[in-house]
Amino acid sequence: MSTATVVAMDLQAAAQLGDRRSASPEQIEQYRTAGHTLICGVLEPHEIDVYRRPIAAAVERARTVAPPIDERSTYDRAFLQLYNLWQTDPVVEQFVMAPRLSSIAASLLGVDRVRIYHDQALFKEPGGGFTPWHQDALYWPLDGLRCITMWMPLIDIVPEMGAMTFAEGSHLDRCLSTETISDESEFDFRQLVERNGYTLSTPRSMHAGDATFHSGWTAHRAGANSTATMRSVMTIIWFADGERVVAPVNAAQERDLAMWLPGCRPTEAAASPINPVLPVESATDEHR
Ligand SMILES: O=C(O)CCC(=O)C(=O)O
Repeated sequence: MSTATVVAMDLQAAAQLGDRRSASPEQIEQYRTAGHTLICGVLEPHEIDVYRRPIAAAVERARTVAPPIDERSTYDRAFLQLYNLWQTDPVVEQFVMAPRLSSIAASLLGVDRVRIYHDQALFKEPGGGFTPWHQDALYWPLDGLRCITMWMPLIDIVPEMGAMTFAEGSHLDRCLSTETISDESEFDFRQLVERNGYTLSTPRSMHAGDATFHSGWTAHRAGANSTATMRSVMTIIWFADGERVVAPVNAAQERDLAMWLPGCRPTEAAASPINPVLPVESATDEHR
């Protein structure tokens, strides 16, 4: 076997992300009170190197031809948004199903296990617009406080590429506006942030493999990308295992129910075949 092959195999093995981790007590406390937390070095540089290209290639395969940025809506200017790439590529699947990532998410939610809701790549193009203020849980037929999103840059990013801003503690006030991501939600939330006196928090520059985790009701936005580099970010959304479907209250939740919890009905367990439970039980768990 050539040295290059051995190195490649080692890299792949090193990047299984099969270990389990917990967020620190400080990070768990920040997540609970502020609705978000930043965890540095979730993936080491050599680990994120394994996943960057397969995720970007899956995005390239899945994206459709879009009009020039200045001819798009505010929403479509914000990012290329490609869902459930785990179903299209085994390496991306390994990333999305990684015990390391799901165990961190579970520790922040304060539960033993989570289920995948869906993944989404959010690639903000050079010259891409801002992501308007919104709350994710407005789209979800689930209890938003039991849902969590990981937002991980695949490259080192500076704020000018479109950093996230979170309204601290806004998750505790649950649904603040019925406006989905748009100029209207941006307008609504700007007033709400002012009126409710939320402190705004923008994580500093992030390295590839660092990640923020935010709660389903945490209000957030992201800036425009004024650089010449694509802001490549991968996100994963999980919910606590055992959750039941909440009856949709808007068209977005109806759509999400059909897409991400196929076959599940209100009050039933949120547990379709595309919502595997994670981290998977190991022999050690069974005998604990
Ligand atoms: O990446 C962005 O611009 C926005 C991300 C976002 O809204 C989310 O992950 O919930």
